[in-house]
Amino acid sequence: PQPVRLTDYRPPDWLVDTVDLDVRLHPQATRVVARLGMRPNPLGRPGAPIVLDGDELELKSVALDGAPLAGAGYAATPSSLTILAPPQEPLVLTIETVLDPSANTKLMGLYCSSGTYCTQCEAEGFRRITYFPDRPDVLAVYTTRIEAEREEAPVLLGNGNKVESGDIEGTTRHFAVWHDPWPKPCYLFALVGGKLDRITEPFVTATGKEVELGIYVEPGKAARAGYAMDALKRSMRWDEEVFGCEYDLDVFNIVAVADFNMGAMENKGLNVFNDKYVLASPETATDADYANIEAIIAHEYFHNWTGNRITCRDWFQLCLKEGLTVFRDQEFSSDQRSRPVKRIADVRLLKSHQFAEDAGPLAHPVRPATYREINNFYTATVYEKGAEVVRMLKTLLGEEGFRAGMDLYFDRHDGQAATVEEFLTCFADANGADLSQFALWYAQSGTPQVEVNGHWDAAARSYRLDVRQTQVPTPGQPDKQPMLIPLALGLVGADGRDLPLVPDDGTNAAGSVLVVSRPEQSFVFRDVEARPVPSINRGFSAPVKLTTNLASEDLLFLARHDTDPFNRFEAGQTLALAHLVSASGLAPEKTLAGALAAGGTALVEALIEALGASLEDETLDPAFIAQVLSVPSEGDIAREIGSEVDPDAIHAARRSLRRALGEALRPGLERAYGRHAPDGAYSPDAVSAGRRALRNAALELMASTGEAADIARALAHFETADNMTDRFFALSVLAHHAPAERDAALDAFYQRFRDDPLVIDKWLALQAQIAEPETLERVRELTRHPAFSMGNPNRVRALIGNFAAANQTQFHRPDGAGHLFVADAVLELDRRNPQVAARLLGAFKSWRSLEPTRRGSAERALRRIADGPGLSPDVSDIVARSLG
Ligand code: HT7
Ligand code: ZN
Repeated sequence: PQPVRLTDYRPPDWLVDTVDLDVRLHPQATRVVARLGMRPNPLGRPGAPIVLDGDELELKSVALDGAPLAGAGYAATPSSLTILAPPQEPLVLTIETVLDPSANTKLMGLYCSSGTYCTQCEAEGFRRITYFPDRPDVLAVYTTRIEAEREEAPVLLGNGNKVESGDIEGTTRHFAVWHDPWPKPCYLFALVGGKLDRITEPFVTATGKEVELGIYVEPGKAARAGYAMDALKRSMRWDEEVFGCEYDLDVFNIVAVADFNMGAMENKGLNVFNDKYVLASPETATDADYANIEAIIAHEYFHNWTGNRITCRDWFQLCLKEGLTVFRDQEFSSDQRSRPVKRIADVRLLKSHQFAEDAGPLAHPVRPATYREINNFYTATVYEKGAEVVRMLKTLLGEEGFRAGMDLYFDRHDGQAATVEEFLTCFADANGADLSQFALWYAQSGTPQVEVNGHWDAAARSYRLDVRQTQVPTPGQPDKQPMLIPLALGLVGADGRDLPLVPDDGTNAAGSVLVVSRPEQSFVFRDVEARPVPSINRGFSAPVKLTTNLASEDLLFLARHDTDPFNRFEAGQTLALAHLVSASGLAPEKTLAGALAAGGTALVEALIEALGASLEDETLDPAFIAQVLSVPSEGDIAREIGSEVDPDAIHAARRSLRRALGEALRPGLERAYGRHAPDGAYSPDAVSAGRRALRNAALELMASTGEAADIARALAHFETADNMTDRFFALSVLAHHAPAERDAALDAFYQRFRDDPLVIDKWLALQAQIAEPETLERVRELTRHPAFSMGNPNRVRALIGNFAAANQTQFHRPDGAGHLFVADAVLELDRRNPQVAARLLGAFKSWRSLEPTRRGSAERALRRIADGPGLSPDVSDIVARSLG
């Protein structure tokens, strides 16, 4: 397909005010009659024909104002319908199409998931249901009549409020009519029909309106929906309290389905979820699952205002709803849990996914300027970096300034399809701020590099920070402009306390935030009696790659004393990363890794000692300590090395650091393990989860020594666990560190949970991650296991996705067999579900940074895909950009 360009935007020629849908559900022949109330757009081209999008559609009939339209009056293909010479006035277009939901393996449009009819319309799925101007700036009021066999689909759900329902006399069928009074783009349309169980709860909004909340799940699973319901109620209250956003319909429904391309979908009043992000019980879900459910329930609910009430003008503006809504869900989770621990987790995710994306061939701006396949732009850059950009706005404008901007945005653009410029203008207007340079964050791709060198002038009693920013070239963007970068700062005194920051005149600082705007800039602070240690980019205030002239002693000091928890964590990670880079055999001079290599084992011992001090510090949150003790990932190390990457060397270095930690910190780890033993029934709350996180981190570090007693402890932990967090963590320790015990434990786990697909996903994922040469054969065999299915995205992601994305040594095997296996899986999957295939292919995104043998094999695998017959636009777009 031809690329779509942001600069080519023009308003639609025809508008749709109302959509009346009549959907008669049938597994192979669903009949859809759409009555579209249309009118020419005064902003469109006068006299334009009506051009509607379609995708694999079978047209039955077309009528204009009730009169059947003869063949000469229109031109139809499966992918478009053109009404050739429509009267230039309001009209009603009636279109009849027939669909086969049971054959819809793409899971876009109307499909059947384990016997349940459901829809997925974002980004361009509505056109697989009926012909329509499938673009987000066409807003209409929808009324949907759904009819089905009562036996087959006793539950019929649509957007908005239910206005009518009943049996169809003399038949075995029934119907329901749903009306959504809020104009919306078609990507927010949804319907569901099936045999589903339900839990309900009432909710009273801030202004006293009653809302009925419902969560629908597969029969027999209602008991597992309670946590999601609780998270929903907390999200609704939080959005009222923090953003002044109140719910606006009589009902809010969530449906959990087993076959789903992504996490969830924010359809108006009818969110559809991957059941992985709804269903939880202590026996089947881990603490991480609970936290994800809470975050995703919140995210989809928050879209009701940021996405639904105010939507996007076009798909280039995707970050307008996604980045902002991720920011909002991050804030929600921070308020519900531990803010520092949440920030650490979010930044870890940002670095591992988004920084990696920004450093490779798939790099693109937060607001892309062009795309071939929009489904490929639901990326870490649009979501996670998009959220960071909103966070920086808040850092720059302050709490009140940010809220004023949001209030103005809701006020000014409610009911509209907006742009990033309009969003930023609200913040500029509400604060009298100039955000023109800040706007570059939306347009320039790549992670900015920021070098900060600090100098204390004893004679002048001043401290100067010299800051240099560099924008690296990325695909299509060889030259870039300097950005506006907010760097939160502390100067830490010898006693561990922050010194007062007294900027010298002319220093551009907003409180404790340095606002960097030029390629090179200095900031000077007065009255600094003794040499402080600067703590830079506190809270990760800007998503940049920071280098400093801090000595390893300074980082050790920050790892023990920084009052900013994020930077206390980050100091330890920076040192650990430098050590791991040097231990992987790459330690260029003048880098921290080089210094560490030169410093020999003493520095590593000092690092371990500093981490040990945190482990013993009972004033610290156990969840925070668990983060402090976790060694940077193989991906982090590979990114830091940057080129000629050897995943085996990285794996070995990381393993030996963990073993060293396990040996050196054993007494403290044993104490932590004992101190955080369960003291009652399982509860998923953040404090209890934090205690489990630390206890399990201790279990793993000790087991990484391979000592028999530690393996025996892990085995006992596995056998006696009364919840999935502990059971699965112990299983994972055994799988990675105890080859002799592994298979029996995996088998016991399988036998216990064989009827629970979501738990079996954990079992598949774990086996795919084992870093040993036999894993590829194991994964191959598992693709033939009855528990596995290429048709279910969760199964594919669990097994093949984890092999490709979370097993660097085996995916990048030097013999190329890992690359070849994934390439063939992508080709097979592409025939069935292009969206999921394209995502899997994303695992090759860092292939150019590999050492030559592996790089060669990755390239051969990519070329094999590129040469595949009949590639989807999704896969051909990713493969072309990856090779480009
Ligand atoms: N807005 C949604 C993104 C989405 C999606 C969801 C399910 C299947 C296909 C999809 N394509 C795009 C989810 C969200 O970000 O909230
Ligand atoms: Zn979203």
